[in-house]
Amino acid sequence: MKMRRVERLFAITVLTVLIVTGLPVTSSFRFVGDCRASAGAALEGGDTSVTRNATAPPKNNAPFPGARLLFNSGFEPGTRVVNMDQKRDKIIGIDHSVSPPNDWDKLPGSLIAYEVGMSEDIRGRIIKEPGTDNHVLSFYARKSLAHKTRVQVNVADGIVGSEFTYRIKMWIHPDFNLLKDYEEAFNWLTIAEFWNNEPWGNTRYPFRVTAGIRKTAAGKVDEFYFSANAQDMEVDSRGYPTARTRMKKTTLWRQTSTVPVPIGEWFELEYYLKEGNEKTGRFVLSMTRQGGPGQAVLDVTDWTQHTRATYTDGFQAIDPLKMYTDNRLTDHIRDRGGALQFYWDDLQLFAGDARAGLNADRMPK
Ligand SMILES: [Ca+2]
Ligand SMILES: [Ca+2]
Repeated sequence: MKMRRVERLFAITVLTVLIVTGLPVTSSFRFVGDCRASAGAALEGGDTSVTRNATAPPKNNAPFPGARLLFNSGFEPGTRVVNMDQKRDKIIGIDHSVSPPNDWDKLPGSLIAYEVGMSEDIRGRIIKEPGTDNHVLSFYARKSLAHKTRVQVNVADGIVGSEFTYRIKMWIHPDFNLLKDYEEAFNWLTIAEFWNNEPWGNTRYPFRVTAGIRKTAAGKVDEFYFSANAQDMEVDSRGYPTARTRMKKTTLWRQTSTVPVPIGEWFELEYYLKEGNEKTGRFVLSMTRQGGPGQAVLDVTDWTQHTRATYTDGFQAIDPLKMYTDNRLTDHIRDRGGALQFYWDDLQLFAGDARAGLNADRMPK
């Protein structure tokens, strides 16, 4: 009896010290989160001590040992976009065109977020792909209500863990070609963003990996190229962001692919990210065009977490589908009669390494 009281006092003391010192309480119990994130068997409620090398094969991932399907959807009937508030819509419903997990209501986040708000000129909607019965998620922007253009799908709560893979089909409207005579080069046209961790909320060590499209030269160009970069946000001595807006960022790496971005045709992108330092962090992007083999776009071994992080707890918030840019690009397209438009389809999100993009047998239908 006496011992139990002592143990209880000890536990309370430890927790109090953690809270008072601002140490992340969750990181003290990190092994729980890591197992959830990295081992499929643990996700299914098995022994929480299993590691990545667990022998029990997880469900839903027969072709990808060690990975687990977290969610998939082709935006087919049963799914729809509802309004949350002026700044956010939400994707809801079950996509019966695919097997579970296919319920948007169970995917943490699943918001469509805008810079300050949506309108007829800037919106994310599930629509019928013109001329077909196929449904897609459409991002459309002619004019932003804010100083920048943003439409994005959020996936939250760190469900992807410290290593994840996803595939998404993408179609870029031919109006995008109007940017070929944009007068300047541009680096900022984000198509996906991965926060490890996010600077909003009360999270330490803010850091992000960004994937985007670049125009690499001023004046007229023939092609755009995929690119990616990673940035540390400035933090104080305890690792907290020094500012939530106008954050001082340090770019740790930036790579631009030699693979041009297809315009006006469907292609599939496959992203793989692994949390780590300059030797263990990975960002891999591959692409499959219709009827073509898988193609390496970018393969980076470098920082995918804050350089000063004293603990790792996975990617907390990701925007796997994103259209985020300078209004000058949106204006340039609109002023020439067009709109910035992406279609998305067939999202498959996995915890773990589920890369198949370079397998020529696996092409988009
Ligand atoms: Ca579809
Ligand atoms: Ca993290």
